[in-house]
Amino acid sequence: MEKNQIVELAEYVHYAEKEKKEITKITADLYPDLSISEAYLIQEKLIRKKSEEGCRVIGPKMGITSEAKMKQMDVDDPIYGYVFDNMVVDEGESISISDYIHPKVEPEVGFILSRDLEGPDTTALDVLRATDYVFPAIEIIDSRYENFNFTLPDVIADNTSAAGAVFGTYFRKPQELELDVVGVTLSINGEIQSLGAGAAVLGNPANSVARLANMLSKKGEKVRAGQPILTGGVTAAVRLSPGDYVQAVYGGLGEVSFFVRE
Ligand code: OOG
Ligand code: MG
Repeated sequence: MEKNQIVELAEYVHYAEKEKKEITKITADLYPDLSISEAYLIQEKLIRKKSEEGCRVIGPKMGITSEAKMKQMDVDDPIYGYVFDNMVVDEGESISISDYIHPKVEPEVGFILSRDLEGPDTTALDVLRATDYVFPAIEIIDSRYENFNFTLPDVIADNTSAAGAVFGTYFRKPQELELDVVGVTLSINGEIQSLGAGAAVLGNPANSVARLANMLSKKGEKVRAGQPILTGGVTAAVRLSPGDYVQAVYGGLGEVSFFVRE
């Protein structure tokens, strides 16, 4: 793939995000043979463009780490992307649906490390030893592609649909919990829409952080201490509508909520 094509495709996705207009996936006809490594180059370019515009990366996110998400999106390999400062929604606050294309939410387990982790051989045990805190979170995803329809390279190029993050303020040491059996319910206006347990995320959300460190090591990067890390949706994602009160409740790990307005 030529360098100018990478730039053009990054601009294509960036435009959709800025204008909140859905676009046809890259692999439909623009570039059917897009590979995973090319898709990460487009993502890097997109991240650089956003940074040049003054947005700041606050942390990495993993995606497609649970069976529920693999089935829902019909893709089957974990991927990573980045959450930016302007995507953060304060717990208990509201978002305007008009700031998104077709947003969905998914409950996730967040991590904050006390020291950097570098792959390629990081294990879940390394992660748990290096973890300062785990916390509850809700990710807002908003694929820039029509009907959330994409292949794995498409969604990587689109920064893994990252659009918002609500970080809970309930912090626990991972040793205080058995993360794999922490249950999670996701409710909208008091009705449970989806549920699961930490084990849905690659057996244990700590495995997701290890996987992230190992994937990042391929480009000489590491998972950094102090950054909030999203480990991937525990359950399938749920579409949002104006008037929704969204709440994720975790066994032993508190809860996190926000509102959706017009
Ligand atoms: C891709 C983003 C996946 C997760 O937690 O699995 C993701 C999508 O479903 O649009 O963030
Ligand atoms: Mg997610």
